[in-house]
Amino acid sequence: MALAAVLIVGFAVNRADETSEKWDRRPMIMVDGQIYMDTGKQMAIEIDDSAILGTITSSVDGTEKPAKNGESNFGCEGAQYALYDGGLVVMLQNEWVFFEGEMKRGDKSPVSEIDFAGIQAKRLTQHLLDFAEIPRGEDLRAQEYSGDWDGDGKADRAYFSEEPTQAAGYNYRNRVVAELGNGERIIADSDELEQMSSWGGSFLIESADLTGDGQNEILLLIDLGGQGGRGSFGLYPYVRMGSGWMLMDAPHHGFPLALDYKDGRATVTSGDYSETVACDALLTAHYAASDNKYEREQVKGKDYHEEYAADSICDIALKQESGRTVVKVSQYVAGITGVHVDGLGYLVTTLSWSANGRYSVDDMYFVFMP
Ligand SMILES: [Ca+2]
Repeated sequence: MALAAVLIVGFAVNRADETSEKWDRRPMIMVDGQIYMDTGKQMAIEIDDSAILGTITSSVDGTEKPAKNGESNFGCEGAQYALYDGGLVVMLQNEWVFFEGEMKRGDKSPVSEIDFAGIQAKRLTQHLLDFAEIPRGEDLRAQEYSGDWDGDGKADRAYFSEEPTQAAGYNYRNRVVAELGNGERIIADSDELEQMSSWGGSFLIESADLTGDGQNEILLLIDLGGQGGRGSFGLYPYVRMGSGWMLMDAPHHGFPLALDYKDGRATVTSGDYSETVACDALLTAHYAASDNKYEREQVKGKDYHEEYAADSICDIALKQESGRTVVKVSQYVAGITGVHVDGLGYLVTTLSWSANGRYSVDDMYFVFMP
């Protein structure tokens, strides 16, 4: 430890001698609780006055990190900034200079405890807002609904039903049926969709124009009968084709998420998305609050790897973003004790659909549940 400290000090002194005109730290600025770092890239863009978020109002020494909104570690008080392309642009010497967010998709570098807590607190607030309205909570999922999902002013209804089946080992195959007021029907059949007869019975139904053609698509979120966590649901969006309805492209069960726990940090990975999502202090608080026998001490000092840490989808939320409707899907992530009840948080993925009915992943992030 002593050796490491000496090396770091020696490095800092040498660097300062050689480049006395430069910052000891990368130039950065804090905006809305997040740190944005200088990339040096000048952007040939126009930013409308109405998009200006604010100006640098204070600064700390170049050896420090900003700790307040509007604070930099490179002076330049009065310089304007605006959000741009997932980061920030700052007006420096009459040029917009791009600053990137400290945590980016695919960025596996460790983050400080304070920054991590700030980002997670913001995400948790947003998560609770996003999922407050739709769905209406686990207990309010039902076997029957009425509404006007295609938006033609005629009453529609949707219900869960069991139908006799000849399939070996099962007496019933389960269906969710949406009967639209114009005579059209959507039938989601457990045998056809999941090769099984045992659906849980409850479901959610929502509608929105996902593809941007002015017509509603209809989304079914059907209980797959999973135990534990927040339950296990499959997402089945349907699109009208002529006078029939067709199942659309979708990640029906969400996305696999790997969880690695090492040295007090939990890293979640799904495809090209990866984040180191938890530090020791937050995990300690999490296990202190969990009030069960699977306490922090049981995982302390242990390494843990789970290739499939996320359940299937448990919630959906419809959101308006940039004039179109996107769907946020939430997946329960079991914690590092390896016991299912020990929820660490949620993987939230934002999905959008193109005019040809293909889905894409707009965003993916982890929400830590304290
Ligand atoms: Ca209708």
